[in-house]
Amino acid sequence: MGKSYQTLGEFIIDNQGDFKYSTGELSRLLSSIRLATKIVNQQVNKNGLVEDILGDMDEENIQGEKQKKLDVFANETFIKALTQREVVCGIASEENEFFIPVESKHNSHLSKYVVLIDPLDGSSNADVNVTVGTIFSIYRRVTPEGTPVTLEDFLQPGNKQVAAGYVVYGLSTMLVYTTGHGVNGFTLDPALGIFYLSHPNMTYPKDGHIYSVNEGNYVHFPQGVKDYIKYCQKSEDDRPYTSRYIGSLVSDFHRNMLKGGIYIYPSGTTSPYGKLRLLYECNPMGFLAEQAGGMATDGYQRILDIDPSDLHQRVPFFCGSENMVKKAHEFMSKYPDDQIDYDELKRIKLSGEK
Ligand code: P6P
Repeated sequence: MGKSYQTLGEFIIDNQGDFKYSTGELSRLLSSIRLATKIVNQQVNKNGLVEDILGDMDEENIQGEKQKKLDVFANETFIKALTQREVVCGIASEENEFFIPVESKHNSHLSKYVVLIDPLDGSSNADVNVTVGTIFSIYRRVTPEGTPVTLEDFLQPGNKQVAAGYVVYGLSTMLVYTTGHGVNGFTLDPALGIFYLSHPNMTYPKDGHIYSVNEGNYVHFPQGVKDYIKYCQKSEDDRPYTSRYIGSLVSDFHRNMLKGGIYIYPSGTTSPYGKLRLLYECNPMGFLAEQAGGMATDGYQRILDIDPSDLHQRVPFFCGSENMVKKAHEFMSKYPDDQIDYDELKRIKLSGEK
């Protein structure tokens, strides 16, 4: 009889006591995400075969990106799983311009949680059979329970997250999450449809030799990023670096957490705040990174301390092994004018200025 692994369901129940508000609601929420993950996984694995899932739709999502049918399927699947079980009072998704309030069908009290999700991150990779992922972030609502959820419930800094995780639909499908008590990874046994604890207490190595950045944008990078990339490329025997960039945040993050490395999506002249979304990409991945002993910043300040001003706000993202992020900061700190003033951004947003 081989080693018996704890299932995700057992792990959620066994550890729900970790959570001081534990009424089982967060456990049911995580179980809904587990269910949706299995359904999406099934379609991702058939992506090349199922005509009605493959390829572009003639619609665009609110990011102005052509929606891949798998994007839409994944978005609908997670929204349905979270809504039907009434485990949340609201959902925000990369695929939807506005947040989705969840009404209680039975006038029972509405859940106290909101979820923000990137249902299929890296979806442009789906049609070329490259790994994609799902990212989720969970908060307690800040407005009174039983009242309709508001934007304020979603625009919380990342340091208020109660849980966060990602799914990587790779050679195997893994769900990795934290509730603030470390990071644990579960691998799906597709024959049984059960996630087993395969990577307990995942930790980011303090150092690494992998840097992940789209160097095709090099000419648009801030000087500090250019200087850091040149530092990585300078061949000093004791420090050979390698560049690895999959074009899927979840995959690059996952590999760097296992081997040590840094992922950078910086600001650029074509995208002044970078490409990644604060609320449903950088905050959840930043929470996971810190819980695994890594670091997540915008090149200058902790990601989780940024006060959000917009549901789909973009921020520069530096994430991974602590000593590598700190080294990148040494170069960025020489250019203080490149630092973003989020308070000013919020003031402009609130004043309605363009
Ligand atoms: P680029 C996917 O669209 C994503 O949000 C991340 O998963 C990925 O790391 C990045 O964008 C890729 O962007 O501009 O390098 O193609």
